[in-house]
Amino acid sequence: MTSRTRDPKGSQCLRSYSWLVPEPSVAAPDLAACAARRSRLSARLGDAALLLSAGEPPTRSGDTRYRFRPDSNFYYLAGAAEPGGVLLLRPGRAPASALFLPVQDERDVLYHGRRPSADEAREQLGVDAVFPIAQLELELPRLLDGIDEVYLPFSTCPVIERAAFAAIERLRAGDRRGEVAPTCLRDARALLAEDRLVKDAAAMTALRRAVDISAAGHVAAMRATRPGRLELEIEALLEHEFRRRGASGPGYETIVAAGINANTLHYTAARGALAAGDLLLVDAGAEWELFTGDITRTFPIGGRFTPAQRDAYEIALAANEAGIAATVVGSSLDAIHEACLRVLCDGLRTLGLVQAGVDEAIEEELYKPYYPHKTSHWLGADVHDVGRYTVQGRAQPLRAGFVLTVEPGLYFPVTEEVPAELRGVGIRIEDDVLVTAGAPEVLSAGAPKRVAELEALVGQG
Ligand SMILES: [Mn+2]
Repeated sequence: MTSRTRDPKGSQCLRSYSWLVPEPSVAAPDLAACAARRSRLSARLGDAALLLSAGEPPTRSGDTRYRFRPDSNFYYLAGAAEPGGVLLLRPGRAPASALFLPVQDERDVLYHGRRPSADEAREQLGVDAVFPIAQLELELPRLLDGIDEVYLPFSTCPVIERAAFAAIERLRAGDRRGEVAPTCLRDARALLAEDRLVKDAAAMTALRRAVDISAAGHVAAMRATRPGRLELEIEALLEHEFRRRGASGPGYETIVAAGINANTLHYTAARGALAAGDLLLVDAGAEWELFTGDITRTFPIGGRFTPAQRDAYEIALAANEAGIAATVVGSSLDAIHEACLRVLCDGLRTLGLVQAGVDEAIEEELYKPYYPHKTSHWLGADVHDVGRYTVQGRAQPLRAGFVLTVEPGLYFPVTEEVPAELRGVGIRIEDDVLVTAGAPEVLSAGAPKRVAELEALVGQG
């Protein structure tokens, strides 16, 4: 059932996005895509080997753990979501790919359920060999013998580091038997980052789904917003909508910030109540197949912007649109930021908060009290996704297949210079944008952002 059919009033603006809202289903890894990624990476590895780890669920408190979420790089290549696994790629050798997985005892099966056996894992995941993880230190010397260069994630995975250094020592000691130890360790994260920055077809399928569900969550939050509700309630409703549609949950901590709370950029406490006359800022994204959306919308709790709020909102919205227009091949995150700044500085002048012209306001950073953050980050399996921001001393030029956020805002401190109606108001409008060979594609268009659309939706659920 879509939002539109659930809404007997069927307001006009709903029609424009309801087709985007995905039907509920459960995510499953695209194992063919993982295999294709492994062969793509293998071609780049040449004679080198690569080690990655799924990781372990972190401790929550005492002997309880957080829900497990595999390492993005590991899952990107292996498609396996069980904790404790290690992936080895060594192209051109046999086996060319190997997974080390925990072996379950009866007690583990009783508490956590049965996981795929070694044979099932090898068959399902399409790797050449599966070993028990307990044999990692035993097998690794043999598997790295004669390989000079090994990629592993620096300083984030003690299991792999320990095993790799132990293997190197074993092979060095075996010199007289003809064994040859690796001499060069490289950071696997940099290699994976380059690959993940340009989204492949499977990554885009997952990311589109994540962003569509994120948009559906924002619409649900807008409809549920009314004076007297709690920030916590809106957060729960939004995340309910994510999970109801098959998302694993939010891809990062949800921000629901009413009124002045929006001036705290990463406000996640959700301890406030929604008051008529205030704005509500919601920054939230759903995770689907480990890819996450990242959308921010700001709307009036009582359903109507005040004239001063609307003026400020329209400035932020114009900046958002200018930033999106600059999201083209050859542009850069710096250029997008600059495009937003020009609109924001011009707007701050019309509000009487900045006296200087746009160039001087940018040069002197006169916007900083009202816009203290940057405009964009890469988006993908990590909300602040991997990929270099600077290449050879300059902002990385955008290429088709990059996905990034455009998230300008305006935040008004409680000071004398700020008109009384705007004191404590915080606005941010964030979209997820795909760089294409042509016009930028706004993946998050399913979340309404025009004043009329917001005013028609808020409180209607
Ligand atoms: Mn963001």
